[in-house]
Amino acid sequence: MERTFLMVKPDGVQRNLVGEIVSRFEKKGYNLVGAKLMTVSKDLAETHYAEHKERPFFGELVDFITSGPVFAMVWEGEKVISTARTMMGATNPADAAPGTIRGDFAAQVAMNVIHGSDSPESAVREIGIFFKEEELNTYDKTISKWV
Ligand code: RTP
Ligand code: MG
Repeated sequence: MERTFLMVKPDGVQRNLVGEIVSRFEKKGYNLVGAKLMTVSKDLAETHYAEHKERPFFGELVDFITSGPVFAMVWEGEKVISTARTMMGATNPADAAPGTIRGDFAAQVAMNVIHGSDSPESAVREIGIFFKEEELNTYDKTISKWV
């Protein structure tokens, strides 16, 4: 079973979108295995976005992601890494389809509401830098017994 790292960015927390975003992944049928509201340090932001350190927007990206609390999450499910990216929509909200999170709630690339791991390697790396093993919960949903 795959796991991915998702994060409601500071704009999403400020705009009260945490519940809406959690709800979409819950309704899809994925299992939430870890979650916390946290403020990202400069060090953590630079590690998380290390692949972009030569890009012109790196400084702004780090300033933005450390500007207020984020809601960090780990979700589990079949093909959750690529499907979560589809549910998020294109990086630039101007290109994101309606029905996706960025398509529905974001208007500019610098404030695009949500982050999601882009590959199995990124997911392992990002889960490891944001969460301790004891913060993650593996469990089965028992709902199928009741419906
Ligand atoms: P993320 O890592 O946040 O999930 O986004 P992503 O994979 O869809 O996009 P990525 O290429 O990894 O870019 C990381 C974040 O950098 C910001 N960005 N700004 N000003 C710009 O041209 C620009 N390009 C990218 C975005 O907020 C993007 O989510
Ligand atoms: Mg990315």
